Amino acid sequence: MPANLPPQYKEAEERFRQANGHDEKLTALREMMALLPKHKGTEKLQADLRRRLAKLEDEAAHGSRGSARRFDPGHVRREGAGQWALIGPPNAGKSSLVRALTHAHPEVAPYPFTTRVPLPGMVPFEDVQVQLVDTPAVTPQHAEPYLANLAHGADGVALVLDVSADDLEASLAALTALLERGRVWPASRALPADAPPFLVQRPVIVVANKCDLDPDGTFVALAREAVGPDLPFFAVSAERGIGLEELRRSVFDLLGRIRIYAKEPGKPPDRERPFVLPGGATVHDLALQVHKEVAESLRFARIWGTARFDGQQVDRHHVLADRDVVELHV
Ligand SMILES: Nc1nc2c(ncn2[C@@H]2O[C@H](COP(=O)(O)OP(=O)(O)OP(=O)(O)O)[C@@H](O)[C@H]2O)c(=O)[nH]1
Ligand SMILES: [Mg+2]
Repeated sequence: MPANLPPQYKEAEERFRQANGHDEKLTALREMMALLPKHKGTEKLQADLRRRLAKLEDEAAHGSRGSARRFDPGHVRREGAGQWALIGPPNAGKSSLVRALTHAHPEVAPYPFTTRVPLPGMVPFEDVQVQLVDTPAVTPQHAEPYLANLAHGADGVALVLDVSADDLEASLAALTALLERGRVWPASRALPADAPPFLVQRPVIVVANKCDLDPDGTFVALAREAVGPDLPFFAVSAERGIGLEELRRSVFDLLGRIRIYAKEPGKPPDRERPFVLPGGATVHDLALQVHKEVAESLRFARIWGTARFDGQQVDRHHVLADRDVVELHV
């Protein structure tokens, strides 16, 4: 066992040990794979993990021990404040972005189709974490069939492009087609009256990577024009760390979540682990997350933050705001 494995890896390994059932094992193993630093000293372990991953995926695809349960490689267990699927053409820098923004260590290489299975990583932002899922490349000729599902199930989709690539428009068309198959409609785009049914409206952003290769901004300007004005556009360099802090904030902000610090009467709030709720959530929604019984027996709450005055008494229908401190009285 090589020394100096990051604590996040050891935590994932512990989750693997304690995993119940196939999907949990597979999720934990994928996380281990993502979190394992890739260098000479871990080559044996990488090979070992790859073998175990292949075996589990094979069992999942063909059903182990006679079980007919189908495995969906497009399902990655959601963790943290929300999940973004990163999709894009080969070599755009999807894995590099996950590496730069999270503790995960997906393989990065100067040749296409390096990433073969979806791998999650967690982006720390202030006191919460947002999940990014690295995925295999999409080309006009091919996309893993499960990617449309993955995009559909995610809370947001980031289209990752290489600004220096000369086939950017064809890549963008392939990604747009994938969103259509996944029935994902960008939240920032007006929904036409004749929109197809069963669409999910989700934040969709464009991450124009490798802007370090474009010192005078020509490629970035062309990419922006090809994308159009209605998708949030971030020019970044995963390799040089340009634009990443704005992106980190935006992947949280665009999810529209709020953080609430709950407190018991007479005690200080738990500032370490906020409850994360959808925007527009009420005191009742918070109480439900704390415990069903708390929601049932809730009499009133006191609010610090957006309240008219500190400790203002409100009822269960009161709409909360990001970073409110809430004292629940049962
Ligand atoms: N100059 C420059 N190169 C980058 C940047 N980001 C990634 N690269 C390089 O681009 C190549 C591909 O990066 P990856 O992160 O493996 O790309 P990917 O999109 O995950 O590729 P696939 O897994 O094959 O789909 C590697 O050689 C990276 O070092 C960047 O911001 N600037
Ligand atoms: Mg990759």
